[in-house]
Amino acid sequence: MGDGTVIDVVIPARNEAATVVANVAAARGCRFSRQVVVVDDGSSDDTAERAGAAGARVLRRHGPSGSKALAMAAGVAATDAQAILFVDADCTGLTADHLDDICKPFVEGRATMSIGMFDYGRFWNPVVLRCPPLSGERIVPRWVFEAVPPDKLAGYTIEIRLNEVVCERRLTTSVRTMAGVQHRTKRDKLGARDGFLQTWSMYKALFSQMRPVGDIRWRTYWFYLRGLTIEE
Ligand SMILES: Nc1nc2c(ncn2[C@@H]2O[C@H](COP(=O)(O)OP(=O)(O)OP(=O)(O)O)[C@@H](O)[C@H]2O)c(=O)[nH]1
Ligand SMILES: [Mg+2]
Repeated sequence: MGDGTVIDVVIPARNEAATVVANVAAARGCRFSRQVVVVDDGSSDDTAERAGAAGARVLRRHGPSGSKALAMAAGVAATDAQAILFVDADCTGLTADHLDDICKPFVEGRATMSIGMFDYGRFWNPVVLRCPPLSGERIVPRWVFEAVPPDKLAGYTIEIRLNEVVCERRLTTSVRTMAGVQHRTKRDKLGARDGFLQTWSMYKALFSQMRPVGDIRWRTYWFYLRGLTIEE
C-alpha cells in the first residue's frame, strides 16, 4: 500500500467515557487518517456523546448483544477506506505520534500489518514484542479484516483472527512499543472481582480458539515470527 491509500480509524468503545476523548483526539491527529469512526454499542455512560463532541463520526448499535469484533465490523462496513487503523478507546497516554509511527511501516510498504504494543518497561518490552500480538492498536488493509469469516467475529478473539489471516498467507508484520502508553484494564473499569472474572473469560476464549480445542494452528506463530520486523 502506498501514500495514496485512504486510511480510516475505527474505535470500538463501550463505557469508555473516561478515555474516549483523548483517544479520538490522538486518532484525529494522526497524519495518515481521513476520518475517525467510533462504534458504541450498549454503553450506559456518555461515551457516544463525548466521542461525537471530540470530532468522531459515531455509530451506535443498540442493545447489549454486541462485542468488540462486531463493533469493529460495523465500523469497517461504514467506511470505504482501503485500510483501517483500529484503536481501542481505553488507551492512556496515546498520542497522534504513536499512531503515525504505527502507520509508517504500512504506508511505506514494509509491512502488511503494523501494530503498537503497550509499554511494559525496558525489561519486559523485548519479550512482549515477540509474543503473539493481541494489541488493539493496529493497521491492516481492509481485505485482511474482511477475510475473517463472519462466524469468527467473536468478542476478544478478533486480534488472533487478524493475525491468522496475515500469517497464514506468509505476509509481514511490524511491531513497536508505544512509549508511555497503557490502558485501563478490566480491573480498573469493573473492580477487582468482576474485572478478574472478565479477564479470565477473555483468556479462556482466546485459548479455546487454539488447537486442539479450536482451529487456530500453533504454526501460525512461527509464520508470524518469520515475517516480523521489530521497529525501534
Ligand atoms: N462497541 C463495543 N466496544 C467494545 C465491546 N467490548 C469491548 N469494547 C471495546 O474494545 C476495546 C478493548 O476492550 P477491552 O475490554 O479493554 O479489552 P482488552 O483491552 O483487550 O482487555 P483488558 O486487557 O482486560 O483491558 C475498548 O475500547 C472497549 O471499550 C463491545 O461489546 N462493544
Ligand atoms: Mg483494554
